[in-house]
Amino acid sequence: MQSPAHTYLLGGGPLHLQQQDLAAAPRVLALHDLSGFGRCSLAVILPVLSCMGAQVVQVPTAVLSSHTGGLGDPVLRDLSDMLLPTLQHYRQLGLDFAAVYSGFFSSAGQVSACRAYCQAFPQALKVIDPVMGDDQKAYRTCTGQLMAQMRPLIAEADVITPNETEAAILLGEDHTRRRVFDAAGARRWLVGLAGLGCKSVVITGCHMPDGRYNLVYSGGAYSRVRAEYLPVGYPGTGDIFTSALTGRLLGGDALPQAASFAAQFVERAIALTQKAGTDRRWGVQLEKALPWLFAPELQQRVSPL
Ligand code: PXL
Repeated sequence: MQSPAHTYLLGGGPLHLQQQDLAAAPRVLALHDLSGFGRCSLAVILPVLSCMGAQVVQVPTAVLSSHTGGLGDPVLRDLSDMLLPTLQHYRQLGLDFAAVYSGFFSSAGQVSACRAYCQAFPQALKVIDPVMGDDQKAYRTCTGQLMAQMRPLIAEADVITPNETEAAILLGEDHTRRRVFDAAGARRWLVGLAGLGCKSVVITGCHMPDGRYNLVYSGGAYSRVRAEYLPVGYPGTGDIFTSALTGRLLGGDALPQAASFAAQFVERAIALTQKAGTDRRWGVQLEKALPWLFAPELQQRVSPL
């Protein structure tokens, strides 16, 4: 995954911080919500990408008291009216960005504002996480209109990172049904999503007969990355995954290697959380997992699909 964004880095990847000392930190413009409690969205994107050597410029799409995953009725303030004026301000400042990374939207109109961000920074790596649901359910904020707007946004993307539920929504498949993918089915979904106009695709957390995988399509090639998440699902792990993936792509990793790194980081965070035994709705113990980013112990997880 090469883009002019990489000229920000002096090679060696985002974890070789000393090598980067001479270069400015790459900027990642993150359009996502800010949820106070529950460790998701900007609350995890900021620490993960900062530890990987990138500056996160946060454009909150909404402020919530917590995520929407089982903590009662969060207070939500939609910030749609800030999005285009914020873009105008950044253009006046002459800022450029190594990446534009989008996630949770609280209204359909925000999706088209995000397209304006993508078009305003053509050199940036566009990472679109089409946050719409999980575990065979659409989030309550995900209206039919929002689902419909998501497809044209994906046409702007270099990389998209849907989970199985979101991939099904985008493909017009039944998202309430969990599947076990064979290689042909996995390839069909990857190609179907690429057909929406993005360059590369990662579908996270898919079951195959021999385990759980992230499915990857990039540069015309298919691969899969073992993702042995423990059986408890924690909110925010998709956001942690896409943040770590983005950090590695900016360091020059190819997409399967970036996905492998991100999967191992998420697994580490989940394992530490299971040890701590905290409520799943509180999210993962990210604070304990962050040091791994500075000294990762990596396994080879990528295989052809
Ligand atoms: O992690 C995805 C996410 C982001 N933002 C909000 C959410 C969720 C998942 O529940 O509720 C507000």
